[in-house]
Amino acid sequence: MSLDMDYPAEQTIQEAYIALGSNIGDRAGLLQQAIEMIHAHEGIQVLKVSHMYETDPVGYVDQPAFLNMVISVSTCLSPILLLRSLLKLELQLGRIRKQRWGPRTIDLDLLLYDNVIMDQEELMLPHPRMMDRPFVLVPLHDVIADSHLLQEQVASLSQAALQSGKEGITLWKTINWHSESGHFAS
Ligand code: X6L
Ligand code: MG
Ligand code: MG
Repeated sequence: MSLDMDYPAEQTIQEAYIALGSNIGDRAGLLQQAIEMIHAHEGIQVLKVSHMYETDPVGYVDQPAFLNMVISVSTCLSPILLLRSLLKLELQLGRIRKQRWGPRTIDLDLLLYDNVIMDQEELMLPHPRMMDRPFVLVPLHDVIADSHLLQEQVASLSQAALQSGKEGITLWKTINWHSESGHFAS
């Protein structure tokens, strides 16, 4: 076995949650392509896929509307190696980082990795701003495990965001993911 840290020493399988966003080009196609590519990675299996939501841009508001989703995955990769795999996929899908908070073909953010808490320069877990972003909370609520520590908080915050009617988030497309075939259905 190799001694570099491509996989955690214990080779355990962990559950992780990934947020996806796109606001340039074929947004829906890019999200679906990203999910297929994540699932095609030998160290990652896509478990659940949220619905697709159209969301008003936040942070920098003068840009096109986003489509956002969240997926759950199982992985044998460590948190850092999972993150690096996602950044590599962003580049393969044409992500160019020009302007902070600016438009992007694809954005892949690691939200949660098991119950890991870490605060490193490269990666903070849980994602430090996930609980105040409705475009993350609403799709996360679709897929988060009932048993997860944050399930109840995600449920109530996402419900509050939707009921306020001010959050600029609407259901865009319902998704059915079949991990056996690695394909989408409507
Ligand atoms: C004050 C200052 C309040 C900054 C909010 C919020 C900054 C979110 C950045 C903020 C602030 C972000 C997406 C997006 C971005 C996305 C939608 C970010 C980073 N990504 N808007 N804006 N969906 N709807 O995926 O999330 S840029
Ligand atoms: Mg993001
Ligand atoms: Mg990002």
